[in-house]
Amino acid sequence: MSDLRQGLSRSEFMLVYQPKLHLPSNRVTGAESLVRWHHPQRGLVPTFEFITLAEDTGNIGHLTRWALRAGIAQAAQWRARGIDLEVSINVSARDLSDARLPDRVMQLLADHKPGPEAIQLEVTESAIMVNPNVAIAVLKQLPELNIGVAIDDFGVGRASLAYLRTLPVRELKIDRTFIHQMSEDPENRKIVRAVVDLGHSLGFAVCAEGIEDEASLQAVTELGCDYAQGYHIARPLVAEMLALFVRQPPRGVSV
Ligand code: G
Ligand code: MN
Repeated sequence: MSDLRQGLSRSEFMLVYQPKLHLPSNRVTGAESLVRWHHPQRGLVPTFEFITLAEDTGNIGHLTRWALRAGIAQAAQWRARGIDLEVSINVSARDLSDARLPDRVMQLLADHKPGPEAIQLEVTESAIMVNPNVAIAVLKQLPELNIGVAIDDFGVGRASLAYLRTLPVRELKIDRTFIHQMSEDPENRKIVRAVVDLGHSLGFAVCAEGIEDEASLQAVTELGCDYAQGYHIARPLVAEMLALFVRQPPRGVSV
């Protein structure tokens, strides 16, 4: 963990960006930022490992603050070059218990001026349920700052539908486990269909995660998902590659 804090100040961390395809227009309109850590001795540290460790040791706030700054700065840089992308940033349970989170984000937006609607925060259902009252109070302030909220890994957490209704949410991201097994398991297809209906009736956009083949892309398009993300569309890319990818409409993807 001391390596992690040092690494943050020594530029060992970087964000990569996985494109999000807007299905009705077949255009990349956003990207989810994902943290990568190149440790000078250990090499690339598996993301899951250092995130879990940072969460367990109370250090996730350092990482989130770094990621917010880096993601907002990048969104501003893209806008300045005429590339309008909504950048999604993942926040975890402890971040949602930090009543100062909205202020911190507001300050970063004031510093970097990425423009309106440039940022979305992704939170999991489970993160909200750790301390729902605080989490909801924090989340409610975000739309006033023009920040969207997406529920990540939807369908595997424990949020009750009663909470879902009260959340200032813009988007549901369907967990990839449902998408993966959609072709083999017709029950998963029914779940995806039901989540799309639920999301749309509550006024949310719906994104399918973990699209790994053309069949899944076709299926989620037919079921009315608004966005799709996954290795079949693109792996997470460094910022420069993402800019190229956005300019050149995705090949091999026909919707
Ligand atoms: O929980 P969340 O959805 O934020 O997780 C993002 C993670 O999912 C990243 O580590 C990313 O590399 C991974 N990922 C992105 N697309 C795919 C995919 O198509 N298949 C699988 N298995 N993982 C993916
Ligand atoms: Mn996510």
